[in-house]
Amino acid sequence: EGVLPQEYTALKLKVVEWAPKAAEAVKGKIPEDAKVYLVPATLRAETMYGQTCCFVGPSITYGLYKASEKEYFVITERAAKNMAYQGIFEKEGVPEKAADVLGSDLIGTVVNAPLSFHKEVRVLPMESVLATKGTGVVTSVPSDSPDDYAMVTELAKKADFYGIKKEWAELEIIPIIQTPTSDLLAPYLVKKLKIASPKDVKQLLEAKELAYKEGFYQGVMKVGEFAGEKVEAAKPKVREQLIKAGEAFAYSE
Ligand code: A2H
Repeated sequence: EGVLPQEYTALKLKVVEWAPKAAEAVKGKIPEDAKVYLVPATLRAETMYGQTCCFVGPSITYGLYKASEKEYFVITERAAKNMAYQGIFEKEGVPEKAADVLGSDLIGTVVNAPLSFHKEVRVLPMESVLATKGTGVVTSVPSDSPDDYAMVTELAKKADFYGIKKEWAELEIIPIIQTPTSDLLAPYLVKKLKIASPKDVKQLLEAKELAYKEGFYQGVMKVGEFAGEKVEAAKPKVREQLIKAGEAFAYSE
C-alpha cells in the first residue's frame, strides 16, 4: 500500500441484462425503473475505448448499494463505505444495501461500457481481483493491461472450465495507444515475456510495470477525441469528459 492516496476513476457500467442467478438475487429488491451499474475503479481512464469485458472476483460478495433514488451500484461493502464517506451517495450516513450478490452469480451479465468500441460487454471471472482494493470490480482493457490480456486469453482457452461462452472472452482487441514498440503493448509484452497464464505472477508484474511506464510516458492516443495527443495530456481530458457526461466519478482511497 502506498502512502499517497490513489485517485481512481470510477466508471458506471449500466446493467442491460442480468445473468439468471443475479436476476434472482435482485428480484423485488429495487424499484422497477432503477438503473444498476457495475462500478470498476481504474487508473487508466484514457484506455476505456478498449474495454472488452468487466471482471469480478467469483468468490467475492458484492452489495447493491443505493447511490440515489433511481441508481444502484454493485461494489464491495468496503468501497460503499468509502463512497459514503466521500459524499458520493445522495443520502448521508450508513450506505443502504438492497441486496447481496455473489461474484460468480454475476458472470454473464451484460453491461454498457462507456466510451468503448464494444458498447455491450460481459461480466467475467478473475480470481486475482482483490476485495480490498478499489471497488472489487475491474474493467478489462486487454490492449493495454497485461493482467487483462492474460485473463481473457485464459478464459477463451478454457471457456467450459470457467462456465462461460468462448465468444464472451473473444471480443476484438482494438489498438488504443501507440508506443515506440507496439500499438498493442499488453499482448506484445505477454508474448515477449512468455507469459502462459494469469498464474505467471512474477512475469506479469514485470509486464505491468513496463506497460505502465511506456504507455504513460511514451504513448500517443490512436483513437477518440484526443487522437494524436500524448497519453499524459489526454488522460485527464478523457477522465473529465467521462465525469461531465455522468458516466464516471472520482473515487479515492
Ligand atoms: B487498471 P493500483 Cl489498461 N483487484 O485499469 C485487482 N486489480 C484491480 C482492482 C482490484 N480490486 N481494482 C482495480 N484494479 C486494477 C485499466 C488498466 C489498469 C490498464 C493498465 C494497467 C492497469 C484496465 N484494467 O493497472 O494497485 C485496475 O486496472 C495496473 C496497475 O491501485 C486499476 O487500473 O495501482 C489498477 O489495477 C489499480 O491498481
